[in-house]
Amino acid sequence: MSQTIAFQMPVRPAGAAVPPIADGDRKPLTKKEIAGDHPTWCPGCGDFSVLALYYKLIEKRRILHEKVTTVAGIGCSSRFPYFVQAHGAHFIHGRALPFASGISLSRPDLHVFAFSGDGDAFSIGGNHFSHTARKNIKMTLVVMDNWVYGLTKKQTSPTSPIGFKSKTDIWGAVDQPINPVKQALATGATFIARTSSTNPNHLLQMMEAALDHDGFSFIQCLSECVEFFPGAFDPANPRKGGKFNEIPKEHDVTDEAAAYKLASDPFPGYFGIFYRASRPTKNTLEAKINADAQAKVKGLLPWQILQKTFERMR
Ligand SMILES: Cc1ncc(C[n+]2csc(CCOP(=O)(O)OP(=O)(O)O)c2C)c(N)n1
Ligand code: SF4
Ligand SMILES: [Mg+2]
Repeated sequence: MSQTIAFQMPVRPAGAAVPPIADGDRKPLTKKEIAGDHPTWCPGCGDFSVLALYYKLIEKRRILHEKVTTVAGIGCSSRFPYFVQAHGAHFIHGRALPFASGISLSRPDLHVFAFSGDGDAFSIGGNHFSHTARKNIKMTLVVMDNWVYGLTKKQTSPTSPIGFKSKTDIWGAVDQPINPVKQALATGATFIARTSSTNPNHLLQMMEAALDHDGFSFIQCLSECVEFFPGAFDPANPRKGGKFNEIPKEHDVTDEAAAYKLASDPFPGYFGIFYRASRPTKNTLEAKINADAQAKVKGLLPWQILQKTFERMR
């Protein structure tokens, strides 16, 4: 007789943090165990550092293989999930967030990370960025912002500065670039930080704080495209004669207007946590609806649930 197992959605109490490691007997993952395919990025690409710090985060916070999922759209940066030995998806251009939202809402026991490029997140995926932020769906989005479309070999992106010469703006970009921190604030993100791939300690700190946030956490990470926009972030890199200005300690991270003002400082501006607010997540707000719906179909197989739905619709 064949055995059938009904799918039961794990239920985590609303607002409760994802447990880092469920089984005390299991050793934390090593970098070797988390590393997937060998990265195919150009030597010197800033994205290497983001990947290395993600491995470190998983190792340091003792996150289990089956408790983390890595989602991305399309772009050089979006190749990310291939390089992580855990569940994840390399999805459609600009659509990482809807995919990640589905995972987050249906599997509250997972840490959901999305990695995007500036084109992926703010151009083709710009609408999803706004809606995921306003809905406060629990996940972390890291945008590896290189101010250019890297994969498709140098087109102007929504964050490219005015004057940037590319294949789409051969005389230099004329359009006002977006400010990702201000955009995130305006659309209702509850955790907003900026960092740089050239400052690994800071990047790890920001990733840890985002991981601990119960809601939509957004990190803008400057990550140089050495091939199509070399030197873009030198003014933010002390090793290249620039300045890495951390957000002043006295900044009140719950003050939205103060965060907006700080984010308006011209490049290289400030780095750190601009804003952190506590607002119920969609996950929490819908937890009871989901639990009630699940209770009604308890013990049924997926096809039986579908059958019931069809019958109800007759
Ligand atoms: C629907 C669709 N439109 C356009 C493309 C072509 N395309 C692939 S990646 C990309 C932009 C990548 O830029 P970005 O998101 O900044 O990532 P990067 O490569 O710079 O890391 C574009 C336009 C596509 N794959 N799918
Ligand atoms: S093209 Fe640019 S973004 Fe893409 S891998 Fe090379 S350096 Fe990195
Ligand atoms: Mg880019």
